[in-house]
Amino acid sequence: MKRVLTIAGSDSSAGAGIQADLKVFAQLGVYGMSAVTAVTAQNSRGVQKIYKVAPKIVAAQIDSVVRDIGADACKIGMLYSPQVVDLVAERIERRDIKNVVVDPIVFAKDGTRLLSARAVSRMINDLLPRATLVAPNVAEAELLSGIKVTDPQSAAMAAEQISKFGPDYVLIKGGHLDGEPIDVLFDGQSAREYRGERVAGPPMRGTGCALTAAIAALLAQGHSVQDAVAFAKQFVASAIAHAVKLGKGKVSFYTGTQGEG
Ligand code: PXL
Repeated sequence: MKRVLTIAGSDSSAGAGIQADLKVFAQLGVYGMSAVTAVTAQNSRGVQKIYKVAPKIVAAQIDSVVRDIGADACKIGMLYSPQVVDLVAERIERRDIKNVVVDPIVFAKDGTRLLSARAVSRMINDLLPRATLVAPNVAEAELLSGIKVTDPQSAAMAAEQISKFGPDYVLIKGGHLDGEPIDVLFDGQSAREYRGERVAGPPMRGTGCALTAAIAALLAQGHSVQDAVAFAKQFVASAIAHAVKLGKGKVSFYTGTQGEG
């Protein structure tokens, strides 16, 4: 069985973060493991509290699982502090982890900052050079590239700029663009567009986490980046179609088999 590690924050409501990643891994048939970087108290309405995990404990979690079980791929989500960005980059290198998918999470859905300003430059300098794929949304792509992203053309320019920081591939998620939600994948040479249908419905959370977790699982299983992105998009579209509204705020995607209501 293929093994996939998520290095990310805990979301008590399990709509995003490590809990969401682990659900996706299970659904896609890979063995999921986690290294928790921060504990958030949150629900469908927003983030109430954030507690940082000490960098040495984040490092210890990575070492424990990678030295014993190993990892065929790794998804990196909320890192929060510059120290954790540095140490994750160092461990990826030292443990020679392959198929590294970075979700450069800067803000939660409710606007809470999940990556400090100083951590952004560390991410650019230390982590992105070691990434197989980095998958920013529009706001994150603008922050990383300095280019305003309004359509697939400007997304391709931003992706090319971000690719100069060293990741093999850049995927800009177009879900927040006006009109058709087109994702742009840049492979270092050229850009390719992935079209998707916008699913009507109330505001959602966790879909970015689900997409990058699914891509990591598919890379672990030996798919090419292009195929992993295409399949992960279909997987997330289905998870959105089965979304559940359980709290009073945003709805969460659902990947399991439907219960009896
Ligand atoms: O969806 C971004 C995200 C990722 N990881 C954690 C989060 C959130 C959003 O709230 O809490 C832990």
